[in-house]
Amino acid sequence: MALHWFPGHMHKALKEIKESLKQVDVLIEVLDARIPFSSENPEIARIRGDKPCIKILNKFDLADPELTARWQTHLESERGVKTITTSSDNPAGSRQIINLIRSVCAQKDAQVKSINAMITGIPNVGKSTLINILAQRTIAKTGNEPAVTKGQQRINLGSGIVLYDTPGVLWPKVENPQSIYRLAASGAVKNTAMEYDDVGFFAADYLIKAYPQVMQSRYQLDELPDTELAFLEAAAKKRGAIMAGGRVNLHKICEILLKELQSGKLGKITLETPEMVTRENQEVAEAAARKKADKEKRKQKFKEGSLTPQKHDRKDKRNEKRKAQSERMKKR
Ligand SMILES: Nc1nc2c(ncn2[C@@H]2O[C@H](COP(=O)(O)OP(=O)(O)O)[C@@H](O)[C@H]2O)c(=O)[nH]1
Ligand SMILES: [Mg+2]
Repeated sequence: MALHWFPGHMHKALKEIKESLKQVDVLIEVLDARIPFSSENPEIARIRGDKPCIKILNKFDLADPELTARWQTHLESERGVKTITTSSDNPAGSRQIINLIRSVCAQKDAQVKSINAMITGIPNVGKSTLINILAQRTIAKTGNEPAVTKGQQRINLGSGIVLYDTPGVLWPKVENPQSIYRLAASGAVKNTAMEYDDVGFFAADYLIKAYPQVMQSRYQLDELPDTELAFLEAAAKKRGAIMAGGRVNLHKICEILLKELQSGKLGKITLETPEMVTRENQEVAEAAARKKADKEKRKQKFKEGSLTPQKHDRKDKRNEKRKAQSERMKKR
């Protein structure tokens, strides 16, 4: 499954973020609470240095609160990182960010006039919505398309805090292949960018394991099947996703499932846990190490010449031919 990002755009955005960071006292990274790992751009952590960072777990209204609490503990184990949950249906709660900014920058607050904060995050995590809540007026356009902001927005939040909107669009950078599916399943990435049914199967597989009761009752199943295919077939029958001729319409039921997941109809659901991600990252690192070792081995073999027996054969044959020819010439 491929994602169609534009690496050049990401490079440019990162360069601009890095440049802006110099004037910033605190970095605010907006994440999707349903996928705190997959909605994070790992490059931000690499360029952040020791600048204080507030990680916002937004869309908390859609996420599993128990897992969100675990994610907060996990994220805060990193030095200089504080977390807070926000959601567009709780503007007063979201404004608590302002207090957190002030406490993170407590030292600076006493000395100088204003605190500069920069807000970053991949498209669709809810940055614009949040900026509007913090500014208490409509400043940023919200919606499903990432709009490229021309020039950097500076928003005075009052009480000595100035908020900078991210320059450019920070695309997700996916290093863990599972993250692509989670970004798609949550709706952070347009489904058209990938195989839609693959995403539906991925979501079904995760959901029947992580939220079995929810799935059984939502799709009114007497028994919960133990494979994603059997689940999708049973759910399709319940929802009338049937084609002419009576076969189940898997595409249709994938569409229903993803729509219900994304709109919160399945309830509060989180698509990854810190433990899962730690395990997966370890696997990704191990696979990368194996690949590197294999490459080294091949290189070594090539150097020793053992990879090219044919070449030796060909050389020997050529020499034999030449010898034979010169023998023939001599005889003439
Ligand atoms: N359920 C829910 N939806 C949200 C929340 N915040 C933003 N959204 C929706 O997510 C979509 C993307 O929001 P937007 O602010 O444009 O994201 P941006 O691309 O990061 O600026 C919009 O449809 C918003 O209405 C939230 O806290 N909860
Ligand atoms: Mg926006």
